[in-house]
Amino acid sequence: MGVFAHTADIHLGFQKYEGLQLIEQRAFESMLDRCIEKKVDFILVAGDLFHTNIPEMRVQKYAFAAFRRVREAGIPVYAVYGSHDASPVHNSVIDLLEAAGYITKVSKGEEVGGAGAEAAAEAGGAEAAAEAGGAEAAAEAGGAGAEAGAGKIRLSFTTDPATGIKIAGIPGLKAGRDEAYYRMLDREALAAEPGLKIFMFHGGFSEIKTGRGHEGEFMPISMLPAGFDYYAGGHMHRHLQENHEGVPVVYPGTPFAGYHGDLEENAGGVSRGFVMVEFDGGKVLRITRDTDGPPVEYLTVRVDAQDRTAESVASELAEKVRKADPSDKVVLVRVGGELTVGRTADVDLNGAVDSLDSRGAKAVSLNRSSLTSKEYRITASQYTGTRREVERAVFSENVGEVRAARDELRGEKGIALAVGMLDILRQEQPDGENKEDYVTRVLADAAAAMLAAAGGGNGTEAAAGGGNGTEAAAGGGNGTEAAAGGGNGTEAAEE
Ligand SMILES: [Mn+2]
Repeated sequence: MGVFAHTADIHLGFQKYEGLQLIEQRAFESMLDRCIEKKVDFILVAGDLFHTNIPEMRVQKYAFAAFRRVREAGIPVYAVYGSHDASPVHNSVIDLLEAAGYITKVSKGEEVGGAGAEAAAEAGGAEAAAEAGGAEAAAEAGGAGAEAGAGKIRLSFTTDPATGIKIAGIPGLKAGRDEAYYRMLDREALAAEPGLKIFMFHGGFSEIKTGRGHEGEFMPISMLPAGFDYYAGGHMHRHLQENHEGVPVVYPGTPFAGYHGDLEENAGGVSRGFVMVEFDGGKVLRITRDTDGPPVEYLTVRVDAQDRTAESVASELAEKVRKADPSDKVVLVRVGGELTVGRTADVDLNGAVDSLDSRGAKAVSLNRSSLTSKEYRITASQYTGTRREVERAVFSENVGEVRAARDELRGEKGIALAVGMLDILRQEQPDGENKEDYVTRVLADAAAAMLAAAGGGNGTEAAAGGGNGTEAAAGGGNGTEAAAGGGNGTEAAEE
């Protein structure tokens, strides 16, 4: 008898607070350690191993170290891209892990027959074409090929050498692309393949309820190719298990948290982990969950601010924080709703975090964006006139809310700077300028305008301005990527 592990949606690099980053890392490392301890035959990672295709170095370091331990234990790891760590040109850390020999991507396939095959080579761009054998490249063209009505996608199996188990996989695709791609699959070839077979994928099916209410985006489960012995899913962050024609379709769920709502679910008692799958004689025998990750204790400090004054919300928050025992707990501070009187800044969220931190909280997670105020909300001006006049009116009506220490950000000076910044930031990219030069120039202009507003400044300030420019440039890069990738509008709904 043998056993393999199946995990997904690990989202390494998602957490922003140090305490939570540590838990994210430990949950991942301990999962792999348990796989080594239990001498599993191999590990499946069904997408979203990382939260972004190129996570920060801190994350890459511990991920490489952990996968090296797995490699040294002689355990192969098979993976597909998820929706988060995908890169159409194979610029993902997953590809580095593959190049290092720690991971094997099983999303291999080729498009055969008809004009669709050419489209596959075209659509993925030069790099993708070079690797047109990869299902990612074919996936990029999936929609186009399906429309052309020609060609099929023939997935190739990766055979685990020790067990002889065969794995075929499909990466996470952009929302709406899945169905066209699945329709192109050469199903007969998949079904005809002999042996114990696993189909690994990253996506949802409308019949599998997530409890998060976005099932409508998914395709019917009948789109899964038939004839497999196990369907290894990713994308759903909760552990879910269904049967499709008598065969298990399994989502292991996230081992810790990879989505804002996951921590709340953890605090509410949802357990996390991965699954172990026992097999023998060419059959899957038993599926069990492993939820033995490092235990985490949660505490939620919640204040409903809806239709209340900032003063009463602030005092309730302070009282709840004072009475809380945060030691060694992950504390979720959740203050949400719309204040009737007072401003959001009057509710001292940072003070609450500091107090909990100083009294030994393992980590404090704060969601700042759900607190708004009726009274001080930035409103559309009633003023009518030219665009410039309306903009000035909006700034004039709202500048009083700016709680900045620096004089140049307040009052008339603040208004003038804001209007000037708008002009700089909405410059369009001229035809003859490449994106990098354009972004650099706009940021330099913006930094210069801020320095000028600050009265020229000295060397230190200029350096600080340069630093901010760099950060802003990084942000600009993401914006560019998002735009190039057709926007991340779907990401909010995605797991
Ligand atoms: Mn995910």
